[in-house]
Amino acid sequence: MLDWWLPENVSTYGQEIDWLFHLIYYITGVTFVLVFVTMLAFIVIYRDRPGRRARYTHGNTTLEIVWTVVPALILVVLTILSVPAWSRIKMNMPPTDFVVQVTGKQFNWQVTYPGPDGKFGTADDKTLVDEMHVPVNKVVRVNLRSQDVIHSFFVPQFRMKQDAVPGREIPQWFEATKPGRYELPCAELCGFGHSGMRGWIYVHTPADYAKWAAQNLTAAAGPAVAEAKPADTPEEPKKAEPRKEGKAKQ
Ligand SMILES: [Cu+2]
Repeated sequence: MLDWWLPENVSTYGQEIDWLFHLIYYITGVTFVLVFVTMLAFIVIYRDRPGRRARYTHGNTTLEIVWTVVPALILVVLTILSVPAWSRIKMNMPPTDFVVQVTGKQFNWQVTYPGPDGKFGTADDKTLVDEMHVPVNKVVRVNLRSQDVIHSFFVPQFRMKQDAVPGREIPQWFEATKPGRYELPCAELCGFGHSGMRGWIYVHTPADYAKWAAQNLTAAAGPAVAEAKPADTPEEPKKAEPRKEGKAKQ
């Protein structure tokens, strides 16, 4: 019912996330309406009228227990209902077709492919800036890192979001079901250039991906440039300076 509102889902696990989202949305929506209707009704029913005296009340223990226990139960049930999605998406890594390393830094996503030898950290690695290319219908593992502060790898159409934390490599995965170009914004306020920190994920058909890889990932393609494009640098780098000095003193 809310499909017009959410971005298109092109992820194999998007349905599970959307289902929980809708469930929580409707529970909070119904609660909101009930609370406001009751409040408005009470405002009218108990308004000041000539001859009516205010009454001191001690409250109602039964009511208080009910409105504490019911929300608590709802939270417990929501937790139980979200366990299968959480365990499938976050705790288990399905057999991976494909691995890329993504490093967040102020203010870019660096996307590294292992190159023809299939190993990271070797001379033939290829690093792209703010651009990731993957084939459709393949399980892609993203080993997520950060070079400086906390960033958040967010792909709304994949229903995927994960913080990149300095000092950790966090494996995540997705399987895109439709070719296209999808936005990859940083969803963590990470500094002055945060709003400009975004990349694009290109999901290709197998043939298109093979073509792209042949042109860009083979030894013949030459080393990819890992430097940030000028357009991606924040507009006010000077203003950021005093902050950095302050941080260095810590
Ligand atoms: Cu960021």
